[in-house]
Amino acid sequence: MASTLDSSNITGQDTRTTAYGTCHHDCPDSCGWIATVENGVAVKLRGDPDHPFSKGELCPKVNNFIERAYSESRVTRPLRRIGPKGSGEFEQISWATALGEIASQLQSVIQNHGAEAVLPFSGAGNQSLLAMGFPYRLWNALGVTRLQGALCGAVAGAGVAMTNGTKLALDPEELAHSKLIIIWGSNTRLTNRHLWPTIEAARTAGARIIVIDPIRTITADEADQFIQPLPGTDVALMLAMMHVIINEDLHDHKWVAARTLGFEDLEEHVREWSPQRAAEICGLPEDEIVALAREYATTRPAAIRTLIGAEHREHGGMFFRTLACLPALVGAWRDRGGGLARSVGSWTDLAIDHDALSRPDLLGTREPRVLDEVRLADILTNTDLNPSVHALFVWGTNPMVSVPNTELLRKGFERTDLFTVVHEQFLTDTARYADIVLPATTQLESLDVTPSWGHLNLGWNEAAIAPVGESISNAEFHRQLARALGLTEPALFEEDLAVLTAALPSIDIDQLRAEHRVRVPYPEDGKPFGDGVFPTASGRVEFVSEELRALGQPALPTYEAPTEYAPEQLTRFPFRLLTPKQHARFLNSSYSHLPKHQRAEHQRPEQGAVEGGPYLEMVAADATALNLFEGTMVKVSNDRGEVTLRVRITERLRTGVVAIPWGWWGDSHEGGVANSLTSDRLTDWGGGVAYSDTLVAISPAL
Ligand SMILES: Nc1nc2c(c(=O)[nH]1)N[C@H]1C(S)=C(S)[C@@H](COP(=O)(O)OP(=O)(O)OC[C@H]3O[C@@H](n4cnc5c(=O)[nH]c(N)nc54)[C@H](O)[C@@H]3O)O[C@H]1N2
Ligand SMILES: Nc1nc2c(c(=O)[nH]1)N[C@H]1C(S)=C(S)[C@@H](COP(=O)(O)OP(=O)(O)OC[C@H]3O[C@@H](n4cnc5c(=O)[nH]c(N)nc54)[C@H](O)[C@@H]3O)O[C@H]1N2
Ligand code: SF4
Ligand SMILES: [Mo]
Repeated sequence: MASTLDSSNITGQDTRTTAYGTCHHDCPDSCGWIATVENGVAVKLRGDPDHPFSKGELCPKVNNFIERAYSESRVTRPLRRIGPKGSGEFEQISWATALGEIASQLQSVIQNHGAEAVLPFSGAGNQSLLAMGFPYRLWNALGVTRLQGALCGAVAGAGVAMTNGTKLALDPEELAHSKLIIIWGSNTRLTNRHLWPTIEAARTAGARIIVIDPIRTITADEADQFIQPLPGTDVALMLAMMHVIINEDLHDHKWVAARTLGFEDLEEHVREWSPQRAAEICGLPEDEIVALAREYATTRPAAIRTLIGAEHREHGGMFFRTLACLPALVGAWRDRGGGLARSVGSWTDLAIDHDALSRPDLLGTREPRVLDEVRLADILTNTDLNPSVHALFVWGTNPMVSVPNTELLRKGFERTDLFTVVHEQFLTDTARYADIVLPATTQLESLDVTPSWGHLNLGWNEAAIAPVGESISNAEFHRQLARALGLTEPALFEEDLAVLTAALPSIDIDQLRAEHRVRVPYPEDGKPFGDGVFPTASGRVEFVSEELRALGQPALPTYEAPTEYAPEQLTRFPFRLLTPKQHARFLNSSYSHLPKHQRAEHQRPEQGAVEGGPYLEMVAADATALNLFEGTMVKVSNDRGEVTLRVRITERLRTGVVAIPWGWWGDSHEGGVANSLTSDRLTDWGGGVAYSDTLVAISPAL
């Protein structure tokens, strides 16, 4: 139902209402929106001008959200597969039939193979509290296999925590106070667009902006300086910065002595990291490294802004752990606007009782097995796994596009002894492999509270319209499934508002609803660690980490080349492949099937030659060496897969580095998707994945 907070009868039965909501996408900005509804139909969606972060603006994706919600391709009724897995052939069935079949399959899998043969696989497609948390009440009650780690975010947090003892960091809105902002491995103008005005304001107030990225992104285009290391070599760059800072006595002696652990070891360790050595590894001029180190150590306040991109590497944990050493060395934390800004999700988490949401107590004394989320392809195909997974439930994610090593994953999804249920808004590449597809509501159709990882506001989301077709929310699906299974535990049936109230113990729900958002607590002086107290074992920033040593990792920040880059591999597959989010009109794998968004992503007015899907970007020198031109069809391959695409010549990359924009579905490529090629190797710690350590060969398609 639409909110009646601001409703007026226009004529007779015509009604016009507005409902305040929060964008649910897996995006740091969590924008506030206002939906206008006429006669039960959403007719307008605009940014809430009073939202403190998004300030009335949405984005080129969500400006079309109403079209997405009412799209003809929306799944609006339960579907049962009638063709082979992957064929996309389905028939419509009733909810009662769907739930009956799912319940009986689930019961028989549990009876024959045990509850651990059941795997729920969910993502942050809707990152609201009920959407993500409530379903796990049922899975906890059943004691099924659980997943650890994540495709996104787990490594960045775990990396920083090894240095600072916590995932908490600087609120990026504090960058307003900075005089130097180093954006390190984040494409702010694209992925976090509502932060950019804060950065611009800091620049107007005298800040310099440096971007460090292996791709000359649209964010790099607007920076005062752009530094382009070879992909995955940043730790060498950071070590050389430390070398220069210590060598030139630019570190903050007082802060280091009082607030850090292991400086002498670090000093000794970085002695061998001359700028010259790093320059060779990173492919950067030596003087650029020296100048960066000097500027960083001598500008106050100095902030580093990072997000997720650089965690998608075998040594992703080490990237973030080493990055977190830099502000400690120069004492950047002592200044307001100094330090390291990353996801603020852990500040928001302090206000959320996640256990009240997903109720791990329903497990009782059971301790079900835990597997690595990012290894889904292996989990579904590994015949040594005991028990194998025989029932898979997917919601809020599109793994056939987003999980690495897609062709192996496809084999898993094709298994005839696997029963797959996908709860979705669209017939995604993943849904095509489902035995049963269930229609999911969009954020316009469901009540929820949506946290943010880009700012400190927790947003209310009023359901603006009734569910489209027979769609239901994630929470309602899991309530109905619990009922179909004949379960009686009351927690499995609790209503939305009661669950939200329990999940936000320090927040007045009625006030949140009336005011549309609430700001979670953050230190008033803007400094996340006050005078420099860190929740590590030593209470200090740890340049040397015994915790890492115990994990079998180097105790000091250490550069290592990825295993994938072994010399024999580089001979066979000479190009380093990046698969970034380069799309202003896609949100991960969402929108890339909608023609309007596809067309907009193709446009490249300055050259315009490539039409019809994603492309392989490479620099002219690499193309010429292989006798390739703008528009040539090429085969991009390695031992995991092969994809055929057109070449786009770019100046945004370095020689030897190529890129395929990620997010397009299978029918836009020949052979697979970007992830058909990517590595599913686990990160050093944190349970993430090394998508970006992928090597490929390129040849003209015959
Ligand atoms: N328009 C749009 N916005 C989005 C998304 C989207 O799909 N579309 N997705 C959302 C999601 S889920 C996320 S997680 C965030 C991600 O937000 P970001 O982390 O900002 O974005 P990414 O593109 O993942 O990575 C950022 C940059 O990291 C760079 N990078 C990769 N490897 C390295 C490395 O070794 N060193 C350095 N220095 N840089 C490296 C990439 O080239 C890329 O430009 O964006 C969110 N916002
Ligand atoms: N090669 C490569 N792979 C990557 C990345 C990369 O940069 N390169 N990025 C990685 C990152 S950072 C991320 S976060 C992941 C994201 O990967 P995904 O999680 O697959 O991406 P989304 O597009 O956010 O997926 C959301 C899906 O959830 C559905 N959905 C939305 N709302 C709801 C709802 O309320 N209920 C239900 N049931 N469904 C809903 C949408 O229709 C959509 O199909 O991909 C990762 N994969
Ligand atoms: S996708 Fe991101 S930028 Fe766009 S409206 Fe949603 S939260 Fe805002
Ligand atoms: Mo992400």
